[in-house]
Amino acid sequence: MSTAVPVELGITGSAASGGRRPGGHRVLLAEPRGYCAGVDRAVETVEKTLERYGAPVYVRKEIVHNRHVVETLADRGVIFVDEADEVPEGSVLVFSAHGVSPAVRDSAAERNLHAIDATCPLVTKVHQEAKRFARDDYDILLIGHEGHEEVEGTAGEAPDHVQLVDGPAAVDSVTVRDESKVIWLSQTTLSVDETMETVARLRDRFPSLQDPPSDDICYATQNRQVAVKAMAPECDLVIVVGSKNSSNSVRLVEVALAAGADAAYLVDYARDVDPAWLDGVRTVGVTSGASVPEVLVRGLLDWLAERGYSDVQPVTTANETLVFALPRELRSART
Ligand code: 0JX
Ligand code: SF4
Repeated sequence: MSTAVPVELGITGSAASGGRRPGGHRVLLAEPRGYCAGVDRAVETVEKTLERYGAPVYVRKEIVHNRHVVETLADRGVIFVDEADEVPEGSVLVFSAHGVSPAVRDSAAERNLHAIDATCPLVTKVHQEAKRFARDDYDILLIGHEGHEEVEGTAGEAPDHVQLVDGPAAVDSVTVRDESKVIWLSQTTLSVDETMETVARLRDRFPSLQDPPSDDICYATQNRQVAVKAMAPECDLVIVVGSKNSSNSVRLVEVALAAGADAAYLVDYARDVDPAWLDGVRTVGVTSGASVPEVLVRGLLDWLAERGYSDVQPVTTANETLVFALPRELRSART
């Protein structure tokens, strides 16, 4: 979608302030994008653990869902495993940003592993909610994607009370014991709009449905979706940097399309972009998921500049300043 006049996005630092050249190619760069506070903490936790204990350091699952991050850490001596029972007795095992169930903690303790927990504090918050409402004997409807590590960890806090609701289409099959004691919680990295649709359908069925005490979809997920929504209507193409197993990154592609981008794709690296995607494209939107290092976005911007898209205009919808402290035993090591 192309227009010949400057575009008013109505937001600070938007395309309107960039003075784009009529007829020229341009890039709209979403801000915020990339690393959130939980990912920054998780990656630094692994790096500091390597420094303190030396290789090999074991990590259960991918520390965050990003191919580049995982491969870089593997090169430095991290061994990624699926479960604690694959780790030699007495080794150091880091739990990923997505959190673990009590059963996983027990399994690590049984093997005498030195566990270091890189679970994002905002995921831990959802675990606490699940425990609290299970204690009060609620039926907990956990909105999230089946098989995702985060929902497995959260559901594992209270398996007898939690039912997974994987999107609006799954609402009809939900059954509860007592309609007056039902609460919904969610995975932190969902589409805000789709989740609200799921909640509306749940509430049609269960009018007394309670909301979480505070938003479970985290600030970073929400902020990245808001920024993409702001730029997408101006974009002929949106490129999201992120890995295929990254829920929040995949959601950004969906949000871009729903908000009016003519096309949107997910790539791990600039080299994954098909040059044919640029045919007839004047405005390219660029963003990245919460697990994506900025160096990969820089690589994409360089790739685009080589093809005539060197006019980069930020689309800023929020400023993020949140930082989480490292796990206690590594705190003195933070740089
Ligand atoms: O697949 P997700 O979006 O949940 O994870 P990813 O890509 O590793 O993002 C950062 C970690 C998020 C945890 O909530
Ligand atoms: Fe934490 Fe949100 Fe980042 Fe997940 S996406 S690690 S919940 S800040």
